[in-house]
Amino acid sequence: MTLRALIWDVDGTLAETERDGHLPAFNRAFADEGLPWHWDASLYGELLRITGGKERIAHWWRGLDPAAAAAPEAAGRIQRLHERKTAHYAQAVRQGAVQLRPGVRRVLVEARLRGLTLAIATTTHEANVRELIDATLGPSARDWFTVVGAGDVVPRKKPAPDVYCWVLEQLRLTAQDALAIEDSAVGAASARAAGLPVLLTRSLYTAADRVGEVLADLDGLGSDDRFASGVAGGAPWQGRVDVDQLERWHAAALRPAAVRA
Ligand code: XBP
Ligand code: MG
Repeated sequence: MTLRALIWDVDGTLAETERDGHLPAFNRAFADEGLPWHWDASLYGELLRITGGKERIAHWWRGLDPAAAAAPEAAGRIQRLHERKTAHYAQAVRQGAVQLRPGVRRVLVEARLRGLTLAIATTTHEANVRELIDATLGPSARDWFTVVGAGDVVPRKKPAPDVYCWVLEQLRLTAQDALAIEDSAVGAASARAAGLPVLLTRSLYTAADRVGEVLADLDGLGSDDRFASGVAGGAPWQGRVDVDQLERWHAAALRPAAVRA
């Protein structure tokens, strides 16, 4: 089966958006609403287990005050907070608060030249994806991605497989035609549950995640200045991930176990 598409996660994979983008945006939104809530970097690491900003706020609120969080007006307040948060995130990204991780632009450009389809599968708001692409690759790069599965496009967020299934459906591809690039256990579980082989490029918040089977478990994609390192096929691996390498991993993953051995 030929590799035809790369499906990219966004937060943590394309860029280290969580600490420098999302976290300050949540805290600014809380302050805007006059709430005495403040998430520090380490608390936020724990809260990241809950995917989706609205879901994360609801989870936090339930822990503080279950009755208020269950009141009929709570959903509206969470929606308002999240809209404020999304606006703050956009402003920060426009001001250059986040950059692409090393190697991301290189692999995207090479994949396009090689005729691979690019797509996105993320739990973050679709507006955040647009802002990030515009700020880091330029608005014309929005067209690079054939399909963007983001935010509430599916009701169940990662680790459910739904967003990856939705993206594959839109692309009219099967899971065996593609591979997912993810940074976290939650994201990898989502992609795997959709049947996709996964390349893991761990990020700041996911360095210690316990992750199931992946094609390679690396600390990034690697650049000219700094190779990526980690484990692939049970052996240490170092280098720059490129499309040839992705094709080799993809082919190996699809080979029956008896042939692989
Ligand atoms: C990570 C998430 C997102 C962001 C916040 O998404 O869980 O919820 O933390 O974004 P992924 P929103 O790794 O799948 O890209 O507030 O827009 O949900
Ligand atoms: Mg992620």
